[in-house]
Amino acid sequence: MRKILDYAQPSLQGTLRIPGDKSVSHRSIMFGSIAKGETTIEGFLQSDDCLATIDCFTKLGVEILIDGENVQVKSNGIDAWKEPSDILYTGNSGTTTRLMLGILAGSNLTTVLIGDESIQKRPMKRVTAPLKKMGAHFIGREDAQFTPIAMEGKKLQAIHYKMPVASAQVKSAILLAALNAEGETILTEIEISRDHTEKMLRHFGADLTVEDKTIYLTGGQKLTGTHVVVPGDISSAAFFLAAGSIVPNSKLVLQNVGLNPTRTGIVDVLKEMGANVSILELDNVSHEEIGDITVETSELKGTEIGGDLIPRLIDEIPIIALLATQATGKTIIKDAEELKVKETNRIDAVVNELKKLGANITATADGMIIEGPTPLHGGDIDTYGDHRIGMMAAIASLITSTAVTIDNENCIAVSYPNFFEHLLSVIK
Ligand code: SPQ
Repeated sequence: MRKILDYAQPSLQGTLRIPGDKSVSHRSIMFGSIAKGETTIEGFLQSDDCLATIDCFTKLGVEILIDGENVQVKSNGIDAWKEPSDILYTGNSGTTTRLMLGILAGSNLTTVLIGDESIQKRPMKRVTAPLKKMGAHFIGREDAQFTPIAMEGKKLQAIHYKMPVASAQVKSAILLAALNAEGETILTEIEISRDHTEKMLRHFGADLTVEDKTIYLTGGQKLTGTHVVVPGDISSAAFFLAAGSIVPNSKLVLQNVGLNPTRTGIVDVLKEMGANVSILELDNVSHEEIGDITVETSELKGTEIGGDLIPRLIDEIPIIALLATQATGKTIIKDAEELKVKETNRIDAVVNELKKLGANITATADGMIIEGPTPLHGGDIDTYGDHRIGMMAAIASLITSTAVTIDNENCIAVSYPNFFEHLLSVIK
């Protein structure tokens, strides 16, 4: 059933506590399951994607107890996992799928991974190819490019690998395999991607060296259970940072936002566009930076986004495109081909759907060009089952002259289950 979004000329006022970071929540369950002992997690994101990760580890025999945002993981380490009698279902989650491939490749188990329709189209060879070089054994369509993928765990060897794409999922899959491999793995990125895995490895007691774009990790290290505090997800906060900037007479305070510098590209872009954003109270939890962010309505100007900024805001590009429709001048987004292999092709999805609302936006081979400012009108938006397209459309509806409808509000639960509750609480 379509959801109708019709908010008559709202302003946004209030304070929101941003829910847990999806990337960190996934990793807290994975690391807690690999580690020996008890791990307690605070601020866990109970979203569909993160619950898929929990489901996989439960099938592997790890004891996981969920009490709202508090989760307890009890494990005797990776060698104590049991061979699952069922397939491991990773839902809509690329992070679960790719990181599980890295973790299970070096286990002593035979497993089969499958995800939903979107996951079945997302490329896995970027992970399975380097893992095969380490000695992993996979069977899957097109030489283990697509799920379902079956794995027979093997003793792995370290690898020296230069990554062809800037991807935290590829980096993390290799690092997690390297943890259980023989020898020192040396991994070089083409651009620095989010570094939650490196930070969490240290948090669970592993020793690794990071020199600019190169990471050195020696295999055979054992992790020990610990306490993890999950910061709020800046990728979720981004929707309210954008809304607070473009909805007239707005002022929002976003609390508990993860401010890991590999994720804060959205704040840099907002400032560059002239937005009124400021960061208050920087703190550190479980090796991750957090803080509160305030945002107020402001006049925006177009900007150019590319190069090493792209991995620092890759998931924020749909909402940045909406911002750009309200900015004066041209916004060019380039070097973002990776958008084509997300939950959907996000270049096509963003361009097609914002055009329906009257935006002046053109797709390019590696991004998009937006001319603004353009008044937007209502329309029927297809989310393509992609949470970030759904939330972009919901924020757009705050400034459209007539109602916006979205075909699938449920997809938003992948990363922000209480998104609409939060949105309604700040509409005045
Ligand atoms: O987990 P999934 O489905 O890949 O989710 C997305 C998202 O929009 O939430 C991407 F579609 O985030 C990825 C992100 O784009 C999460 C992630 C991580 O936790 O390591 C890294 C990024 O992907 P990649 O391919 O650049 O490594």
